[in-house]
Amino acid sequence: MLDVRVVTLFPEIIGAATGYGVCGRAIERGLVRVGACNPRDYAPDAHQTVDDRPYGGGPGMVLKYAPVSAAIEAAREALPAASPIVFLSPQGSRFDQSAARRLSRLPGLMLVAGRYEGFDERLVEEYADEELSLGDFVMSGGEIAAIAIIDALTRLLPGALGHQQSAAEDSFSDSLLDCPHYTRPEIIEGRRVPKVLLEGNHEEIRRWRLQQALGRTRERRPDLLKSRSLSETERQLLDEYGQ
Ligand code: 9D3
Repeated sequence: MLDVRVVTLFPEIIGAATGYGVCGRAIERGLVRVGACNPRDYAPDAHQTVDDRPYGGGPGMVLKYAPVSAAIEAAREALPAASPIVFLSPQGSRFDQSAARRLSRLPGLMLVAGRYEGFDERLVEEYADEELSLGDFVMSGGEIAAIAIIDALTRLLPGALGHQQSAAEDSFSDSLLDCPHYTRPEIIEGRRVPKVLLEGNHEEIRRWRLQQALGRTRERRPDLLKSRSLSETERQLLDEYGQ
């Protein structure tokens, strides 16, 4: 069981997005629990203030220490002792499949989603075991990052996927782009399904799929190939891919 608590000013977003598909079923099956903790509920003042103007001036608002700190402490009480606190922010290191594998093995995890210009830096200093980002683009807050991370972790929990899918997940597939897929009908607007897929030679199909995966990865994401070694067979398939 993986226990996830999200500290967020918008807890409804988290609940709405995790109730469907693989994630929804995993929650039903008791493989993962997803809860939220709202700093607004812990704001010490009558107006339930969660943000304030930045020292030094400038645009936007900053998340205040006191309400976020109180929400983090409350979330920590509800989690197993060995649950790291992960802040979601554009300053974080990049979340990837190896981070997903690492975090999915934990008993619990706290995700702290920012809003506005970000957190009072002393929250990060006091509480963050790690800071994660989804990549170099601007979102309005950390909630969608939290949902993306929960989805990626949940898929890795034993029993969350069908057996067939989980086997495929463990193979080459995570360091190469996927091959093209086709289903009926055989011809659409004159576009035919590649012949090899219709002939039923499973060894040839496997080689073709691997070749497509290698070729597309070289074309679209050469960075992925740089950190992956190629076998002699793979090098040959890539040479024959052309283009
Ligand atoms: C336009 C505001 N930016 C000024 C340079 C800074 C900024 C502050 C807060 C940019 C984004 C955000 C809110 N983003 C997140 O909380 C966030 C995020 C993201 O924006 N991109 C990728 N991953 C993540 S994880 C959390």
